[in-house]
Amino acid sequence: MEINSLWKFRVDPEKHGESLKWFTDFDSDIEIAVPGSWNEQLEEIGLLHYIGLAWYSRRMFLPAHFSGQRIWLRIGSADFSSKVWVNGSFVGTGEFGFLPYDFEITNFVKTGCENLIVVAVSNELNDDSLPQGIKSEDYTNDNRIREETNPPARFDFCPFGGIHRPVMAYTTPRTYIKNLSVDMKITLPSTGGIGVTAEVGGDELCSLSVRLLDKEGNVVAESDPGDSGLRRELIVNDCRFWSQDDPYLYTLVANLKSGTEFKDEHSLEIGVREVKIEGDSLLLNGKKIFLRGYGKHEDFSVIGRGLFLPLTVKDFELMKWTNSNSFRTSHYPYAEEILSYADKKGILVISEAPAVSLDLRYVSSKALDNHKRFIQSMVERDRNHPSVIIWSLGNEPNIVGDQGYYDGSGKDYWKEIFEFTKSLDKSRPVTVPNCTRAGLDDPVFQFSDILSINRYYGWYEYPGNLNLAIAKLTRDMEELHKRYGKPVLVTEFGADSLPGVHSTSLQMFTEEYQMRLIEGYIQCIESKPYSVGEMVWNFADFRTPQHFRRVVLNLKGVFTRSREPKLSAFKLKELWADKRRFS
Ligand code: BDP
Repeated sequence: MEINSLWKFRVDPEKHGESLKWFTDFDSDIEIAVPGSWNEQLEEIGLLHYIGLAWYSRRMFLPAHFSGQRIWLRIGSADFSSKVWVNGSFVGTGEFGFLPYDFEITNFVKTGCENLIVVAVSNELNDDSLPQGIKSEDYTNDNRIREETNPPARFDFCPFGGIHRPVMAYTTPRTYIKNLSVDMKITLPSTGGIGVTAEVGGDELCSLSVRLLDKEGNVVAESDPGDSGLRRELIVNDCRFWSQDDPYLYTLVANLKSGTEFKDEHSLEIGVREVKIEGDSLLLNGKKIFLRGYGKHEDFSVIGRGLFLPLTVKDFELMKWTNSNSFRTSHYPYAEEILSYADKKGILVISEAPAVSLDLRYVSSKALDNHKRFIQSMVERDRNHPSVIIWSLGNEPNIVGDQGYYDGSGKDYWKEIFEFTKSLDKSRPVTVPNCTRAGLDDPVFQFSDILSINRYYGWYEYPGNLNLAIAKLTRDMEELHKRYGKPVLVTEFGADSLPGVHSTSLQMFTEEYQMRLIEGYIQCIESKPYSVGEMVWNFADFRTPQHFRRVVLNLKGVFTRSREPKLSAFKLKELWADKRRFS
């Protein structure tokens, strides 16, 4: 049961709501739509740049037939943290943004009547949070006053606040399937090996059985009914592998029993496929692939970072229209609905943890622990999506150019993060995009399976000089590959452009300059045998904190914020139509 639409809303800049017991409800005439950010919806009451706490409340009617089962409340995401009460009782905390939280509320609710949900959401960040926060004093202390943004942020996207993904109430049986984790191994030409492990909630001893259905509903493989335990393995002969050209999904049905008694059943769409790095190549089902795509954001006018499915449909159509095959969820995990859509549409995804512009000087053991727990939840949430082919564990560490980063602190930190991720999932390559300022000695390269670089030559460095830009890009790519001997992926490159501004010669901010820079980079990247892809920054213009470098939006979009194509979009469509290099 979805609990979206309008919620009562009240900001709490003084943070006195809890002592005034607002969790038992509060007075307010203001309403806000969920999912959606408060920033643009409620700009007129002063919330465009609001950083702080805000309270949401809503009554939900729970039907009588919910009784006798476990009742759950799920918040798809509330950024960047939240606390939840039901009928005045505290039920839990959503520690991280961008990820869902499920709270069991069985003992706090009554069925056949209305129940009160109150959520306090904060978009404040600090040194230990993910993403890490920054204060105005930090800029002053570092002598970086000209870099300060309003609101202060370590990153170049709006720190939108609010409940950003759907809220739901649902039931499960008392003994239930808590989690299903699917792993695979393929044998060419056409055998699929699928492993399914279930985690069970409740105290009964259970066993799992699974069956796999094709699109027509035929059972193509099933587990042996005599087996017990919570792990099952299936072999699928003549398996139709999932790929960007044929995103074929099977339906996996998992059934839980205690003795002979049925307990729970769950179905999941899965794609059978295998991702590998071999030498300098990225392979999908043994075939070389090359990523042609974008860095994106969850960002749109009015709704902010809120999930808006018409936009998802439109964006995927536009990605296909430009002949792209992939995107990176810069700089945080996107809504599950978007990943499921990528599974269906055959779009390849790099899913990213929000450790963006991590400043190791302020990192404590708590921050490291938070980063690891975030990755664990992200992997648990997204591991069954065939579209997710690479994990990105952060973005552009050491943007401040701190020397200490290279003497061990950076290395120790990233070693632990990479090893931890590999211990959770060995089936996907892992990476962290590096920035020019951190340079080619960045410790992330030692641990990454793919060397990812974000480069802005021709924009922040060597502005307006495309020849020098391409020479510098070439030098970085060659040197990187020589030093580390791994495939190279350019995860970001681009230029701002103001739609409608043109010039016959090279001039920054024109549509032509953006187009020519993108074209130059693509020609260079695609000429290197060790490169595995290019991702243009950005798919669409997006809102970002105020700074003299930005005219309200970051204008590096190939599409405007409302998704009209700029010249570059037509150029990409043409360049990416050419598949010669990969056939
Ligand atoms: C890169 C960051 C990205 C920014 C981009 C830019 O990874 O988040 O939006 O720069 O400045 O370094 O446009």
